[in-house]
Amino acid sequence: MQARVIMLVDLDYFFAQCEEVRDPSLKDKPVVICVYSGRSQDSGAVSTSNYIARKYGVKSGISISLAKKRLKEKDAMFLPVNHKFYGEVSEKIMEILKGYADRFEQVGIDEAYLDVSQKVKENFEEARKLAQKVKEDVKIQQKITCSIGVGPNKLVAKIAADIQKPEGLTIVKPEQIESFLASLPVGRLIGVGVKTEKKMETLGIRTIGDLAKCDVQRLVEVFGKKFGRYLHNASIGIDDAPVQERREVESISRISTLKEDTRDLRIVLEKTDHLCEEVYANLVQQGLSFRSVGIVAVMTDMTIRSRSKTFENPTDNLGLIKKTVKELFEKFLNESELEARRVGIKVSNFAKKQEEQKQITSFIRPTRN
Ligand code: TTP
Ligand code: MG
Repeated sequence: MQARVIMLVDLDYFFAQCEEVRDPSLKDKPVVICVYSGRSQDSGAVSTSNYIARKYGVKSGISISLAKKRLKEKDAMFLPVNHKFYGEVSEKIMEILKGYADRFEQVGIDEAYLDVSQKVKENFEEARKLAQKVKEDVKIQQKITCSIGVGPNKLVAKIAADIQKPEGLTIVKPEQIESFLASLPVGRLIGVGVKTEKKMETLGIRTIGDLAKCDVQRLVEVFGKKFGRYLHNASIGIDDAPVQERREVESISRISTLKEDTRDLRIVLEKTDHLCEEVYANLVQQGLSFRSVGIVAVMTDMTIRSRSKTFENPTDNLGLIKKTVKELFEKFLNESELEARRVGIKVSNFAKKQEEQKQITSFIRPTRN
């Protein structure tokens, strides 16, 4: 395999920094972004905070009431999360980052891997210059700072980016992997949470260096074949996972089991109307128009049947989804001699709606220990 140069870009205190960009007067105060649960005035958790607030121990995951206690009389600003706004900023930054990569993979609202191997001709000094350019460009265009890790694979790049924050730039060349990882706590490895850390401690393993010295067979015995091998490879900085371009969604579908097996159109439509609404909500969220509507039915003999209809022009009309589903099921049930057990609907053949293209309304991130 050819040598790779991988960059991980992680935007600094992202949600809080977005708020600072919008209102620069926040920059010299503690800023706390809150997810209010709504149960009582201060119930809920801290989503993130700026680095001033972090100095007082206010960080992701702690309760809002504890954050308020820690920041009492510190002129702190508590703001509710605004995913739509952060999504818009994120999307603009991701577009900038894409321009610097041979291959690009966004992994969260504020994180992306860039395979820059060809761009820098496999040279880590060139990669340093490129990373500096990336930082400057994002700062100039969107006023947001980020931390970058550069390494020969995703695993090393990710750990490197976490080492120095905010505004960090950490380069780990292939020959530096061992010394770079050796002294770090095992918890820095993806997949090693508090539970695994505790288990490792009983084996006398605290650092990644300790883990690297541990016999792979022993790790397989304790942690199972798959995880044991992963831990062994990770401890010596081996990771072959490619930077993968995310494929666009090709279809959105929902399927559900009927209360009773039936050939009755009315009962089927009661169910599918609801599914249509769910699919429609998803379409709106992603700013997509569709050209095809399909139905699927699992029959009492467990065979799966499907039908679909394609329109000439893209549309985003809920009424049209429901109407087409009705027509397709009507015809299908008339022709079918069996009853249906499960029914589903699917829309596909997407076109992006220009005006909604810049909208991300939700994201999922893995929790970190
Ligand atoms: P992170 O990149 O983990 O955190 P961060 O960008 O706030 O801070 P850092 O400078 O350390 O990178 O997460 C990105 C965003 O995801 C963060 O701004 C808010 C959100 N988030 C949560 O809502 N809950 C969480 O527990 C975490 C970790 C993040
Ligand atoms: Mg971040």
